[in-house]
Amino acid sequence: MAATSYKFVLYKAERASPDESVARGREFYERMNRRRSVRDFSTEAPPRECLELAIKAAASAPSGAHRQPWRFVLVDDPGLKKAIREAAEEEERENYDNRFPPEWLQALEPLGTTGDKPFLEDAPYLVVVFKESYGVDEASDKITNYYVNESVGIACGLFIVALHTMGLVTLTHTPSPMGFLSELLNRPPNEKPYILFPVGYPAEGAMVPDLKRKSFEDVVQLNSGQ
Ligand code: IYR
Repeated sequence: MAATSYKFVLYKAERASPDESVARGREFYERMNRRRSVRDFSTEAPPRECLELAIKAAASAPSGAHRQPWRFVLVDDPGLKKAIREAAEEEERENYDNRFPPEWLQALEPLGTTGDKPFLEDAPYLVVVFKESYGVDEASDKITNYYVNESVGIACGLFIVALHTMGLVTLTHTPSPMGFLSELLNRPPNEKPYILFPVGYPAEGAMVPDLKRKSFEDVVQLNSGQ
């Protein structure tokens, strides 16, 4: 059955002068380049509205066939955060002790990560992003979603940008396997956990590794590179 098409409306462009475009781009790049993943969180809670705004910004992402295949679960209940921490640590300790191959452990060593995840309780908020692998209509029939990983990945990127713009910090955390999140958060089988973001302010004296980003030349190629 063919779906009815959208009504089309004129797009209101946000064009700026060339100079203004470059100035805005430079300012944005410089701000984004100061963003860091933080693992040590203060227990101080930012306004809840910041979290709501970041989720709204994330949900403005483009998505395949505009299916918007995402769900953001905002957790601030201490008991639930504790349960998530305990389940994540159980999985992650197993990863570090038994499951990760030596090569992976070696790649993580410079970051100093371990199976302990105190940030899951210290951070005032956890936002667990679920991807909707397929939709379900009123008749309980499956609806295909398109480019789910790309769509949800872009939404998560916007979420990170929004938090950073508001002066908050997060960590792109992917405990593995993540099935425990579906159970603890009561999400249906068509949704799969995607990324878990602890959100808040850095702890007093929080440290980050002094890592360097690849240079522009190392990440870009002009045309066919010939
Ligand atoms: N998910 C594990 C392992 C881990 C993986 C990557 I890639 C990191 O950058 C850091 C950790 C954990 O959270 O410990």
